[in-house]
Amino acid sequence: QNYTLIKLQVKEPVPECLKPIHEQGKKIFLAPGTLRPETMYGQTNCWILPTGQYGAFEMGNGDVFVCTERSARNMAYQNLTTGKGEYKCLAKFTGQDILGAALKAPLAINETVYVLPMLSVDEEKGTGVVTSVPSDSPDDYASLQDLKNKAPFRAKFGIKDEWVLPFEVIPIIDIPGYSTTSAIKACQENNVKSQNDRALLDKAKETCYQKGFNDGIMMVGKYAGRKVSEVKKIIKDEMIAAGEAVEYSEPASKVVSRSG
Ligand code: ZZB
Repeated sequence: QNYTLIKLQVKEPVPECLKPIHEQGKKIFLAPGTLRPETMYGQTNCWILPTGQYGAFEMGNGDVFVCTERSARNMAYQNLTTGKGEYKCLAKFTGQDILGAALKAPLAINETVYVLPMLSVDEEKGTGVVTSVPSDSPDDYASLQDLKNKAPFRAKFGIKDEWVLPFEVIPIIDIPGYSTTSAIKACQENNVKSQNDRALLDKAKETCYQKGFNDGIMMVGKYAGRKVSEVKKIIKDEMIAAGEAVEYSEPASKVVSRSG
């Protein structure tokens, strides 16, 4: 699988576990892997697994990426780290430790987005960090709704209202005859009730991938009015050229099903 890693920069106040790195003047980024770089306008938050094991790893250009160790090891064979097969871990922590961190996300209409918990994050896939676009990703929509509608769920993870409640779904891609917020439509059609509805979410996701790519028209940004299928790669390449993203491939040997 070929992902684009998006660089979501950690803003002040940085979480305790990242302070020593921040104090050295290094730039720290959460590095979610995505297949939908054209949706980055609609980011509302970034997901991590609260019980997940994460690290802060130094990249070859001095940037620090927050991701799983497994993905840092893969990066070491893709010219991203300090040397071939080599990766330097500056800190280790769990997802819980970075919940609520404020981030600056490239292309996002929201100026600041926050790190929030999603229980379906797969530590063995991508970087174990996921950027959230609830307009076009059913998993993201269902998980954001769970946090918005369930105060006890927020309380369980110490999530402040202001990290969640002000964030609305942003229409970014029009699918004519279907919806300008395909994830909401697909969740309704499939009767998705929560982030735990794995089988229903997989169906909804497939619909959004297909329709988004085949019929989607950008509604925002520099390429508003253009087809998703025509501008997807252009948007990705521009983010990479701007230093806001990098390419990352997942070794094909291990295929992990999210439905378990
Ligand atoms: C932003 C985005 C916007 C995504 C969208 C999808 C969609 P897939 O779909 O299984 O082939 N993802 C990445 N890593 C993980 C992980 N470790 N655990 C759980 N989810 C993860 O995998 C690729 C997509 O799954 C990625 O692309 C990411 O969410 C998520 F509008 O990034 B995506 C219809 C989907 N729309």
